[in-house]
Amino acid sequence: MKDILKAPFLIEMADTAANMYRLGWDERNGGNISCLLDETEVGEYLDLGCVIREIPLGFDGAELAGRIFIVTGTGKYFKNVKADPETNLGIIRISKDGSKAELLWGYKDGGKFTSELPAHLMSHKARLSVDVDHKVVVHSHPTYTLAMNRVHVLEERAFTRSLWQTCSECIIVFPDGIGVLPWMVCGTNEIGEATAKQMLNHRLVIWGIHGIYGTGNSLDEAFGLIETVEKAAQLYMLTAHMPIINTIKDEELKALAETFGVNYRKDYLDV
Ligand code: 2HA
Ligand code: ZN
Repeated sequence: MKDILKAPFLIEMADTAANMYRLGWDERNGGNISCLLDETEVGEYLDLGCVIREIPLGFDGAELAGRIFIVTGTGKYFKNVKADPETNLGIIRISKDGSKAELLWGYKDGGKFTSELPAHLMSHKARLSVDVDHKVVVHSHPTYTLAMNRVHVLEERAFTRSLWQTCSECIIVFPDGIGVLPWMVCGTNEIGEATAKQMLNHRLVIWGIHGIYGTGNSLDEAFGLIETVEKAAQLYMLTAHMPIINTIKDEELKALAETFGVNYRKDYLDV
């Protein structure tokens, strides 16, 4: 067996958590990450027949039965993941009947997966239904995105337009726009279901006055989506209180999207 602490998927997960902590997006135990792993790859590091313990999921995960994920732990700090991955992360397999998580590695102090696992797994399911290469769900509390939640209408078309108008890369990076949920109680199956519904049409979803979800085929992609929204939100917040003299007009956004060949939300533009 190879050393799991040297597995690229584990190192990348710990590096991403450290990065997000340093950006100030994931204070205390804020934020959580889950990545779908390849069974053959995990088998190089772990005996897949050896289940450390079983943890009830609290919702129906049957459609993801047998899938293996690496997931941040509940109550754990992104700040600490790199120094002690085995306590702060876990590798789980969804049981055959979809009711339990089989712990294959991690959560060494007796802990368990993030309280937001329903939203993560339901989002994985939704994204996999529209993209077979989907792998990653990242949740975070980026500062300017949350500041913008306080002063901007929480509606997906308006919110997406404000971000697209702020800098040229936005419509190219997230042409599918950004889903927006109203404020809801987090950690519940209800918010998970509402998130997953948005995930059928978007790779990014805002949780009103709470945070953001980004998804993708890799950690880089999911992180990069959130990073781009956060940059645009920062620009928005730096300028929202000043007279706006220049913006990217709808015809210009259309020209950008067409030049870069992205499949953008045409109904989000007035052209
Ligand atoms: O896990 O961010 O949404 C801590 C959170 C809850
Ligand atoms: Zn959160």
